[in-house]
Amino acid sequence: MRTSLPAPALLAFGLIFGASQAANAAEIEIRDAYVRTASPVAKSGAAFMVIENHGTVDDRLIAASTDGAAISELHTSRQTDTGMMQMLPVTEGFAISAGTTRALARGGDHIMLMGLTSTLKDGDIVHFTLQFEKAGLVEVDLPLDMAR
Ligand SMILES: [Cu+2]
Repeated sequence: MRTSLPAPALLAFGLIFGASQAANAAEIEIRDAYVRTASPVAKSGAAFMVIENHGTVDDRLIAASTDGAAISELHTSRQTDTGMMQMLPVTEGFAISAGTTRALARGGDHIMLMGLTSTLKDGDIVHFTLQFEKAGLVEVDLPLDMAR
């Protein structure tokens, strides 16, 4: 069965859809991004980056996936009453308001990697697909950098 729509219908659909999706991937900029592991033989690590929202619509990083690890989760770190650092999954994601920057940095927000699929060394590239609520999927390649 053919499902093609007449051209005017397609055009109308495109306009409506376009209007409701005011953000696009070009408005999200990822910079200063890198991966660290806990140690050269560790099976876990974390990804850090600066996320800049150049758009006019508030956005949110809601998930990150990578072939480099069995599990990747959005986490944040906080200090407990006893001074210990504790990591917590962030189910609501990382909000980045329009025109602002949010840093995922050591001691704070990060993308947690558990079950690394290979032994990484400095300079190795780990590919990530970041999923934003409005901008959609953003592909990034992050180098392993143990010096940062
Ligand atoms: Cu973590």
